[in-house]
Amino acid sequence: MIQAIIKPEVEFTGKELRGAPVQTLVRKMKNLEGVFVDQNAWKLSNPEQVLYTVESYCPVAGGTEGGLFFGITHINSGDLSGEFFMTKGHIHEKPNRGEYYWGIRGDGLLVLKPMEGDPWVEKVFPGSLHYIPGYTAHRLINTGKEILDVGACWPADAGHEYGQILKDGFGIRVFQGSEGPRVRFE
Ligand code: PAN
Ligand code: ZN
Repeated sequence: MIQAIIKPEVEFTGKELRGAPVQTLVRKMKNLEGVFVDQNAWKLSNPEQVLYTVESYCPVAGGTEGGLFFGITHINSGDLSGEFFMTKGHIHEKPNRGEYYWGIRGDGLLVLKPMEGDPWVEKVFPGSLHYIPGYTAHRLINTGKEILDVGACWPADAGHEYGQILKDGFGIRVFQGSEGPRVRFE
């Protein structure tokens, strides 16, 4: 007998991913060397503090042309010397590969920095949808008091390249201000 209807191996509850193939990556303070402007404060911080986790579902091998990966990033609320918690940020190893992000919970910002050209910032909130074009580095920042959950879908052959943007910077940093987030251009 042909079994025509099968249960998918992963469930997206609306907030998180569940199922055997889901992988979870934990990024702690010690993994974010060079990310925050105050490197002295970073050295004195608790290296085991978790800043964000990434749940991902990669149904095909990395590098598969035409395949898609799906992930949810959960960024804790907090700051280091006033600079909000954020992701490391990267550009895709195959730089022409784009990506979708969408806001699920919390308040944040998405910083986008094209290889050639000036950076810009998009507001992230539940329901916000963000198209990240190719050749554009991207970083999420949690500017709220609660956790920031953001969904993502990207090509399986995109890859992640962290070194260049870490060296060059995004040109924008976001700090806790007296009247909300303060964006500083560098
Ligand atoms: C996302 C990011 C995730 C974590 O899945 O990888 O938000 O950010 P970093 O990789 O910069 O630490 C994505 O953009 N994938 O392509
Ligand atoms: Zn990406």
